[in-house]
Amino acid sequence: MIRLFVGLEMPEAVRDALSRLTGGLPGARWVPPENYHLTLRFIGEVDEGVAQDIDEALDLVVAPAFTLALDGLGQFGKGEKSRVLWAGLRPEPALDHLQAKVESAMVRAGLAAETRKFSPHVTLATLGRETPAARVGRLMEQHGLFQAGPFPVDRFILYESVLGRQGSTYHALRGYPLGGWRPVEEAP
Ligand code: 2AM
Repeated sequence: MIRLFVGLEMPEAVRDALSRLTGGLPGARWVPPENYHLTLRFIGEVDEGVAQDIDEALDLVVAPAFTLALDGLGQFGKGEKSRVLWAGLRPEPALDHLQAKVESAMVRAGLAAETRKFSPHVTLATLGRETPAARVGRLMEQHGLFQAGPFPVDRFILYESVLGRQGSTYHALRGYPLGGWRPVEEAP
């Protein structure tokens, strides 16, 4: 079995900008900068055959390249229940278009349709029970105007997620190009 998800990588300048936000929250587990990403579709554990079907379906996705920018910080779960701190994205219809194409590709590959609404974000930290809500609020106020990019997005990635004691690590298995038609290979 292999644990998979589809996402977008962040360029180095954006990783640097995001990593400058880290620290100063007791009980928070910060995502290491090399792991920052935007999830387009979480897949979960599948066997090797399904992974191949997924790869073939993703290979058939045709969608334009686009530009993304990070804009603002937010959290999933409010107050003492707050669990995840994230950076948001400036609205970009081409991102939603790509996500919808990836979703239909996953259904074509045999996966059950995703029922949760797409909520684009880059996770920065998972917060512990002991992380004081007031400190999270202060950090979000301090960096409320956080922005990074814009940056070009010209491929999406199939990632393997390896669960570990210190959190997950992600390995890019394959990139799929965006932006129009691929050249026809010349006949030999
Ligand atoms: P995230 O996008 O909020 O960070 C790999 O686990 C990635 O898939 C993570 O980025 C994770 O959350 C996202 N993801 C979405 N749904 C998930 C789920 N049910 N279980 C684990 N990860 C999930």
